[in-house]
Amino acid sequence: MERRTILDESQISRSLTRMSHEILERNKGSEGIVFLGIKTRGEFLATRLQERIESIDGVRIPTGTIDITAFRDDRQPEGREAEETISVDVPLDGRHVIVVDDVLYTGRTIRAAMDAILSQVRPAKISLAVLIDRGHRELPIRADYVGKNIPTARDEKIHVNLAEYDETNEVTLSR
Ligand code: 3GP
Ligand code: 5GP
Ligand code: MG
Repeated sequence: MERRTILDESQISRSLTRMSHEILERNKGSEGIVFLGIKTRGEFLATRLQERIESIDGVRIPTGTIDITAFRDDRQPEGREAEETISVDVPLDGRHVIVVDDVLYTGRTIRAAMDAILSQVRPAKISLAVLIDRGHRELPIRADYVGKNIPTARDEKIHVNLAEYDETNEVTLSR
């Protein structure tokens, strides 16, 4: 199987550093922001953004996780309660929630994430940060912060490897 490297370790690192600066610049700091990383790899990306912003700005943005399996419109819910989907140790009401994911594709995962959030809390704002936007949206959803736009064919696959979970740090494309 042919695999083409889209981002190597240092390019992932630079993208996340740039996204961190964009988040701070557009929000005039980190006040009120909470990161929610979509499991699995979005969680590690959210933590990386948190660490970078702390080293730039000295502020540790509260960071939690969201598991949207039960909220996908194209998957069978497996009896999971909404309360189980979000794990964060600060209140989200009135905050600016930045959802973080690895790959943005149809947008259905993000719609599910917004459903999960809004069924439980009332944030002031929800934004989206993704490492890769591969196109092919099926819903009117876009990302506010993007590591890299990769135009793909539907039968191609993006492989996001993060050392916290995989062995390496790289993004590759295969078909
Ligand atoms: P992630 O949870 O780390 O994001 O969606 C479950 C996993 O399958 C994801 O891991 C993702 O990386 C991987 N995956 C690879 N290709 C696809 C795809 O086309 N659609 C979905 N939903 N997941 C994919
Ligand atoms: P969407 O719901 O936008 O179609 O897909 C987004 C989710 O599916 C992401 O969380 C991501 O994990 C997964 N996904 C979709 N396409 C790909 C892909 O090509 N590669 C990887 N790694 N994940 C994908
Ligand atoms: Mg994902």
